[in-house]
Amino acid sequence: MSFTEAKEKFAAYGVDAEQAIERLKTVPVSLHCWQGDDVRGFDTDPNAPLTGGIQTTGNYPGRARTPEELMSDIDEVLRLIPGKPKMNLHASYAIFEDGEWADRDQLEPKHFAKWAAFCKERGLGCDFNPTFFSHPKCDPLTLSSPNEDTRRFWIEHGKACIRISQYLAEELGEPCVMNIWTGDGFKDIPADRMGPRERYRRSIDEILSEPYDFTKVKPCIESKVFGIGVEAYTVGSAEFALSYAAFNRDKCIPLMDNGHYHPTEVVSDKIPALLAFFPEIALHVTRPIRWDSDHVVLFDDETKEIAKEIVRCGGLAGRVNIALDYFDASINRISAWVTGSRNLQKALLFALLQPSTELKVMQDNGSFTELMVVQEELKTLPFGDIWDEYCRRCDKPVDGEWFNEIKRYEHNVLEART
Ligand code: RNT
Ligand code: ZN
Repeated sequence: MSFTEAKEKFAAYGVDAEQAIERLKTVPVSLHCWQGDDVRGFDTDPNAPLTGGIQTTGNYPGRARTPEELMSDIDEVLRLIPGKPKMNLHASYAIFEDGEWADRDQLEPKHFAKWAAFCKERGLGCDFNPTFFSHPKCDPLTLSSPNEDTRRFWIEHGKACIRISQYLAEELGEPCVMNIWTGDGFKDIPADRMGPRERYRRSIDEILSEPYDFTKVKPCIESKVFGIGVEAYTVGSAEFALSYAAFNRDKCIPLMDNGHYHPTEVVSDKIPALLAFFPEIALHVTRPIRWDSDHVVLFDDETKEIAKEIVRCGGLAGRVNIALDYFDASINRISAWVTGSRNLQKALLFALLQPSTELKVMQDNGSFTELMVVQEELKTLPFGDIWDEYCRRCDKPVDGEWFNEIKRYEHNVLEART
């Protein structure tokens, strides 16, 4: 079916496909740099294990080992994804020159100058994350440590990251979402659940006392339910993170990662709940399988549901900051990046192609029979033709036309990295 015919099918349900396409082109979605190198970064021993309860599995060949390799891989991704991407960096991806090295409490904007130039040349904004894991100073706690030296070190890291985020926002002319997440917690039953949380709260207070312009730097607090090796207790639990954000609405926003809740909870339902109180929220879109496994995002039911809530709650008008967060080392990493990004774009386009106003009227009128019928019919409309047109208008390959390019890149570039 052609785009024109598909467009008419949607129009019959009151949907303007042209408008949906134009809208999606302008929605920033953050592309996580850490899919390219299994969350290792450049500032610590590349062979040391990850800590903080996160884990990558697999050893597919071709992992980016240097800033140049990572940038080259990101360029390959950018060639293949439609939409308006934004970069998302972790502090551990600092780029040091001429043998210089700085520990995380000493990081400066200059260590991200090359990334800023990379973004500027490609017209991208940039989000940022302090890296409170995979470092010798994790004892294993960071911001919640009872050891004052440890805690100070990580507070200084957080403050340095506020300054770097302000720099990125100013250099690139787009707000920088700066996400605070720590893997602080315990493997087994703790004796004191409150002390670490009080210290974590005071540490965030101190980090956010560093001056910043809240219209440019948007600190977030990300919660988590548990991690590998920290199964029994997570300091930054859902209640902790959400309460912190609620009591400090003038300084930060809550961030929900859809891998960080109990398996029957859904972030799609939490989006409108939070938007009833917070002017802005942030999301990490991932795919959990039984736990926070960070699998590649698919075009599956919950991703569609998350996208629908973002769209119909007015989230695209700057109220929902959208980022990808997953890492798979068992398949071609670039394909993982591209597949997940394209799927999130698909979910957003699918959501924009829902007759949300009409459906809402059915709900408010109590026409639940019709609501079910129409919602089911919408699932089999010729979405693929609108998606192809969206890709073409973004000047990006349609489905069926990009995987060969990844195979070419794997052969020419990745296979040489051994
Ligand atoms: C970990 C959190 C966190 C990280 C990134 C690398 O469970 O989701 O957001 O994935 O910061
Ligand atoms: Zn996350």
